[in-house]
Amino acid sequence: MSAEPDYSQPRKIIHVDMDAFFAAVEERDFPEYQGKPLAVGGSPQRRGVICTANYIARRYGVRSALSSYRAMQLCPDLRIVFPRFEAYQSVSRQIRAIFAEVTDVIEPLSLDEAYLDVTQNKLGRSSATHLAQYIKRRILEETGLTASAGVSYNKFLAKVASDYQKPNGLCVIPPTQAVDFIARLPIGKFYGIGKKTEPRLIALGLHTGADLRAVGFEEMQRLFGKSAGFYYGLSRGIDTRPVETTWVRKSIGAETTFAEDLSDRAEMMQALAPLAEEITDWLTRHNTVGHTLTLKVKYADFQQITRSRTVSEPLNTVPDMLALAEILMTTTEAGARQVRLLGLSLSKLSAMESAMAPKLLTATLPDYQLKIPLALNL
Ligand code: TTP
Ligand code: MG
Repeated sequence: MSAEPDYSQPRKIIHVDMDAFFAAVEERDFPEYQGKPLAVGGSPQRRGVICTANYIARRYGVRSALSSYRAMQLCPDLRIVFPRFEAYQSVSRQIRAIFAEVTDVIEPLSLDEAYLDVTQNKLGRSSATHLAQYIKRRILEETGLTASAGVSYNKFLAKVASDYQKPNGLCVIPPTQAVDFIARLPIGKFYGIGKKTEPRLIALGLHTGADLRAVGFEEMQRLFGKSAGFYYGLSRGIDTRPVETTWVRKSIGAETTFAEDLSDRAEMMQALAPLAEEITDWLTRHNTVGHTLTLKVKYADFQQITRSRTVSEPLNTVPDMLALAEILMTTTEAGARQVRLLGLSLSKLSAMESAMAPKLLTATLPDYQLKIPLALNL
């Protein structure tokens, strides 16, 4: 489920991303690291990798996902410290609380990054630029750390903007500049175009947003399949994806502990029926299906095991789930051993129809949503 954007007016979106996040937290907490090349990651002796590096170390080419061994070769003075996830999580909670001062329409992408839809906001301010300044100032006050913010009228441009003037940047892409900005954008900066797709597009002569825009819709379909409409829109400054506030559930489950331990397989199967019903009720209400069923068995001595099976057909009916549960049950010692608890859970959830692909531009969207809102003040 997603927060349906209010299509009655153009949107104001902010993307916030902390600068050199893990490394900045380490520098804050250990001032002796400041002013020198620093990375957070695993040990070079133990085949560790770099999580991130401060901006000084980046000048030497030290980057996320590089092996720590290679990082030390590039920058022999580099200090690599182990991550302290609790410290990063604590900062993450602080910045999310600051976002919540501004709006409830927040989509966190990771510990240090989020989209905010500030079209309507709690501070009653119309300037998204001022709100972005406010957020950056509050983050610095509360955490002692800098963030970069991007402001625009859709998610794609807001994210590109936050990346544009890092660190401690604030970049606004107003609608009037969007087309030029996108035209110059390297193809690898486009949403969803990663390390695999980028070289493929470059090999076809598509280096920038301008090249992408010049591709006709049919060619787009050959390149991007179902997502052709999405990229056709992006290259023209149009991205209707809403800021998704709802947390997406990864699994749905139910379990029951028996008043007295069970030793009869048939009774156990009967006990699973209401659990399967509870799950299918939820699936129906959320228009969702699952692909992996997990059976949990806790024996009388409290030892607990799980058995899973993934199927290619969607699972969303009680008989199907029970049939699979019965197969799973045969791989346990239930019956031979007494059972005090049984649980079922379904994961690999997906929408009933494939709603996962980025939305195509459709004629059902109001006209102005398919145009750049040129009169918008950010
Ligand atoms: P990023 O926002 O990608 O990077 P960053 O905040 O370190 O630097 P900047 O935004 O200024 O370019 O990731 C946020 C944190 O996530 C980063 O500090 C460490 C962690 N991370 C990893 O552990 N592994 C990775 O491969 C990446 C990309 C990030
Ligand atoms: Mg960051």
